[in-house]
Amino acid sequence: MAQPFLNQTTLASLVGTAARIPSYPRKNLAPGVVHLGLGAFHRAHQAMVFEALLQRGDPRWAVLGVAMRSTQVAETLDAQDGLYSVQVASAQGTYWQVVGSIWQTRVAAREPEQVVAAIAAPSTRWVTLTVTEKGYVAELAALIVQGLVARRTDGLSGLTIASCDNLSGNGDLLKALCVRAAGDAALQRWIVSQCAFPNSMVDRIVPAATAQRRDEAAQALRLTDDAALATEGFWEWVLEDHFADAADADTLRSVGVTVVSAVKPFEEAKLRMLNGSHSAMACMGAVLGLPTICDCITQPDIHQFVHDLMTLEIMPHLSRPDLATYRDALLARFANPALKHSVHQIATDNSQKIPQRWPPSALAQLDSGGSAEHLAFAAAVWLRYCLGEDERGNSYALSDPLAEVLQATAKQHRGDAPATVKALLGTGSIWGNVLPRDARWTPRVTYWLGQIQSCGVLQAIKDVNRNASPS
Ligand code: CS2
Repeated sequence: MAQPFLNQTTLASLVGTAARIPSYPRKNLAPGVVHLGLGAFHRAHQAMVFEALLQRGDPRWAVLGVAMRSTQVAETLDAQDGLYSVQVASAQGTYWQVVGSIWQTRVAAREPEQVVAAIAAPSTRWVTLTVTEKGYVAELAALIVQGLVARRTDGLSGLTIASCDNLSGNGDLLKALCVRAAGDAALQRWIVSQCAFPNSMVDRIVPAATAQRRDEAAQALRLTDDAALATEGFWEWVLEDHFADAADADTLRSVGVTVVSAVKPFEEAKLRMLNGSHSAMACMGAVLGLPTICDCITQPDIHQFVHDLMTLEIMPHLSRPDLATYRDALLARFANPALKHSVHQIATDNSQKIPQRWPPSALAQLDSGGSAEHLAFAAAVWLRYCLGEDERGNSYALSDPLAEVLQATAKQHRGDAPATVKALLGTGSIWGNVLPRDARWTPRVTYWLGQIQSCGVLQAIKDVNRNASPS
C-alpha cells in the first residue's frame, strides 16, 4: 500500500515516535541564509547545524536552498514542504531525524534573478556554499556579486559568505573570485569592508542518496521521503572567526561549531588525512571491484596501507593537535558499515580533488628527505583507475571534467607504465609544476604502476606495506 509522503501535515504522525522532528514553528518568515548547492552534504551538515539553531528558537538561520543546475532535489523538497529525513548512524546506535531548516528552494540555472533577489533580501545574513571543487568559477562569483550590488544600492549590510567546499583556503579563494567579479573599485572596497569570507573546514561523511535509503526511511518513518539521506554521528565545522556580525561566533559555538582564529591546521589535516585517504581508497576500490569505503578499509592490507599513509607521509607535516587520535577516529569512521559510501562517488572529479589531497604531502615528504612511497602508489592506482576497467574486467565510467582525455590517454598507453606516467602525470593542473619533474617521484610512480600491472593492486599494496614495515 502506498504510504503518504513526508510533509508538514504528515509530520504530525511522527510525534511521540523515536524520530527527531522540528519542534519550532516553520512559519512564513524570510530565511536568513541563502545556501548555494543543494546536495546531500549540505543537507546533512550545515542544514542540520542551522536546524539546531532553529530548535533553540533563533529563526534567523532558516535556509533558502539553491540548487545550481538540477531541478530534481528542489522539486522533491518543495513537494515535501522542504522536509527530509536523515539516518544518523554511529557505533552508539542509529536514529532518524527529520530536518526542517530548508524553508524555500530555488534553481540558479532556471531563475538566477530570484537567487540574486534572495541574496539581496533584507533578512539575509549569510550565504553558504557547497558547489564542489569545480564550482569556483566566474559565473558563481557574478551571481553572488549581483546580490551584493543590490544590497549596497539598498543601503543594506554586508554578508558572511562561507565556502564549505573541500578546498584549501576556501574563503580566501571565494573572496578573490568575488572581488575580481566586482571589477569596480568602489564596489570592491564595499565587499571587502562589509562582507566576511571566513575560511572553513567542514567534515561529515554523507553518501549520495540511494533508493535503498529511501526504502529504509519508508520503513522507519512509515512515510515516503524521496529526499532521505544517511550520515554518520560525527560532524565537525571549524570556521575562521571572521563574520559580518561578530556575535555569530558565540551563536554558532552554542550548537557545537568550532570558531578559531586560524583554520589552516584543521583544514590541512582534514583534506590530507580524511580526503587524501578517501581518494586513495576510491581508486583502489574501483580497480579491485570493492564497491564501498567500508569494503576497502575492512581489508587488512588496505587498512594497513591507509594507516601507514597517514602516519608516515601525511601526519609529519600537520599541526592539528592529537593527530594519532584523529587518525584512529578516521579509520573507525571509514569502517562505519551503515554508510555504504560508494568508491565511485568519491572518485568523481578526481582531477579536481587530488591537488588538495596528495601533492602537498608528497612535496613536504620529499623536501624533508622522507619517503613518499604510499603517495606514489596512490598516484599509480589513480593512473590504473583512469582505464575505466576493474581487475575483474568490468568497465566503469569516469565522472570527471577531464574524463575523456584521461581515459583515452590511459587506454592509448595501456600496459606501458613509463609511457602512461609520462603522458598522464603532467595532465592538467593535477600534480602542480614540481612533482611531475621530480626525479624522486616520477620513477616511483612508474615502478608502482608496473607492479600493479604485473601482479594486481592487492599484491602491490602488500609490497608497499612490507617495505614500510620491514619487521
Ligand atoms: C569525499 C568527501 O567525495 C569525496 O570526495 O572525500 O565528500 C568526504 O566524505 C567529506 O569531505 C567528509 O567530510
